[in-house]
Amino acid sequence: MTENNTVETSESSSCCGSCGTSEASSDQATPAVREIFHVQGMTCGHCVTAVTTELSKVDGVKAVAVDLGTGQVTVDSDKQLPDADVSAAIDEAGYELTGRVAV
Ligand SMILES: [Cu+2]
Repeated sequence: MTENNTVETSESSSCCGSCGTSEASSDQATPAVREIFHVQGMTCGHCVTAVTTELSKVDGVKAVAVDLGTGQVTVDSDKQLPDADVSAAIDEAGYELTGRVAV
């Protein structure tokens, strides 16, 4: 039998495989920076919402996760956040930034 010489149609068959795909890898990149802050005064879900809302407005912030039990607020952002911005946002929400947890 003739071995089949079909190594795919090496004409410009499908455009999906090889053309212009050099940029498709870094779209959903994970946030570059994750920082954990200590916030004092949060006691309930409303507090969590307030802090989350304010922090989300800070330039560069991608995600905010509050742990009510420990008072730790995890912030994912695409750049390093100035303490002043974080402090101002938490202050705006009505609470106090008491520290930054090393990650
Ligand atoms: Cu509350």
